[in-house]
This record gives sequence, C-alpha cells and structure tokens, in this order.
Amino acid sequence: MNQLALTESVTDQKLQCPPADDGMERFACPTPDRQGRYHCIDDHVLCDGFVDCPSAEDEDRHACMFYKTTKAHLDVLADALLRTSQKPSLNRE
Ligand SMILES: [Ca+2]
Repeated sequence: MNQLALTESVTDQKLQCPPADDGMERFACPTPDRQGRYHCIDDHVLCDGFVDCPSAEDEDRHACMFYKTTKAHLDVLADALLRTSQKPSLNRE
C-alpha cells in the first residue's frame, strides 16, 4: 500500500524544465530513465520519428495522431494570423 502511495506522489511531482536556448518552453518526459532522471525535450521533437524519451512516449502512435492533426490546424491558424498581421494597411489613405 505504501508502495502505491509513493509511486503516485512521484507521478504527481511537477517537473520543471529550464527553457531552451531560444527561449522555447521545454517539457519533461513522463517517465524517468534508468538513473531516475527525467529528460527535458523540445516540443519540435514530438512525433519526429526519433525516440527522445526513455520510454518513447514522444513517439506514441495514438498521441501522435492527435498531435499531428491538431498541429496541422494550428499551423493553418498561425499562417492566417501572420498574413493578417503582415498585411499592409490599406485604410490609411
Ligand atoms: Ca521524438
């Protein structure tokens, strides 16, 4: 019973990752490596075809299906926002 409680408290631990060099947020893999260390990864290594987390959670096929479809939508949105913000102001004359 105590074993279970210990496992849960470790899982609930908030893992803080220092930001990457370019200021982008980094994320901790959900499971530690064999030395008990949690790896921090950039979001751009998610679903990139290479295993970056010790238990390969970043390449989970089910999660990646949703990640990729959601990201595709976000990319379209980001493109639209960028175009809107870059459009020369035609209303000034
Ligand atoms: Ca990866």
